[in-house]
Amino acid sequence: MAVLVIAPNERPDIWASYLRELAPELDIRIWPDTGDPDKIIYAVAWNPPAGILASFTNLKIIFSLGAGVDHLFKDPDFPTEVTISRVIDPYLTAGMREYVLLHVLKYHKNQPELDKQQRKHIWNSRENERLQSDERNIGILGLGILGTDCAKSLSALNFNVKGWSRSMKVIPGITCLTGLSGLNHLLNSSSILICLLPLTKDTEGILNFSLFSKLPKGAYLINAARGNHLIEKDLITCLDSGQLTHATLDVFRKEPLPKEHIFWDHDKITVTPHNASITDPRTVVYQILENIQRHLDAKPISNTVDIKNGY
Ligand code: NDP
Ligand code: OXD
Repeated sequence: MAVLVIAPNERPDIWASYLRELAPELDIRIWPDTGDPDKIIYAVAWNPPAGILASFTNLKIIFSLGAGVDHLFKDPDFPTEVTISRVIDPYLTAGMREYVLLHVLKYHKNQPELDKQQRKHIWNSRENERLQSDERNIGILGLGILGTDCAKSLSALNFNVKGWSRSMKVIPGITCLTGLSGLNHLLNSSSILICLLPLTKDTEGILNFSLFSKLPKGAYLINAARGNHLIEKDLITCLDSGQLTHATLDVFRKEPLPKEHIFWDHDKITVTPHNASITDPRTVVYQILENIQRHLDAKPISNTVDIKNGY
């Protein structure tokens, strides 16, 4: 029985060394040094090359090294009979909370405009109408682990928060919405829109011209979910027309963002390098090992993904 770490470009040696240190009895291997493929029962994976996972015929559990699992499903040969366990981790959640609060507060305090003023040596403290936090409506697409935490944190700062999910939620202090009418209701009022949806066939391209047009004029966008949620040319159109004032993007259709991409130099776009929140091996290694033990003890695995729903 062996555990294979398949995470090209994501420090597979670090994951392997934490696993070996905490569970010396396990046979930990790093792809492509797979050894006998029939021995691979567990895979610890991030962006595995297509077709690799299907070659391990005794594979039982794939541990996604992120909260998102779209990196697995983009493999046309993905072995759908295995169990997927994803990252749900307080430090990952905290990282996203910090990112979202940072960028919401920047927008709420009009920082992009103040940055422009500084570059022109303009001292103007009264140029823009200032909203109080309880006058600011914020919409969050996705009320899962990350969206719910961000919603509660923003609500604790007195913002009016609406959230949208597939199933109906009840979260004190948050207006929870579902369906198309719920989405439209959220969009109509949200001057800051945050995307924390998983990437699935239903959510791909959701951040498009039609959706942006339903926001109040001059709204702000924060996309920390996946690049394929966004129709890039629609964002540029809406920034150019003033329908959107500014966008903060952590995720992109192609990562790393190509050097020549228009987003880099657009003065209404903030680019961050997919580091809104990063899985920390020091904490997440424990949930992997605990789940391996659960599997060995024939107990239910935690943080599993519904393969049918794609998240
Ligand atoms: P969860 O699975 O916990 O939550 C997903 C939420 O989206 C749920 O509320 C779900 O609804 C909702 N949802 C899914 N599909 C739809 C749909 N078609 N319509 C409406 N709502 C929908 O995910 P997490 O909160 O843990 O993570 C969200 C995403 O954040 C990840 O998939 C990943 O892409 C991204 N991420 C980005 C990081 C970064 O550094 N940039 C770091 C970590 C994650 P319901 O509750 O009803 O199921
Ligand atoms: C994740 C990510 O899904 O890092 O965890 O994007």
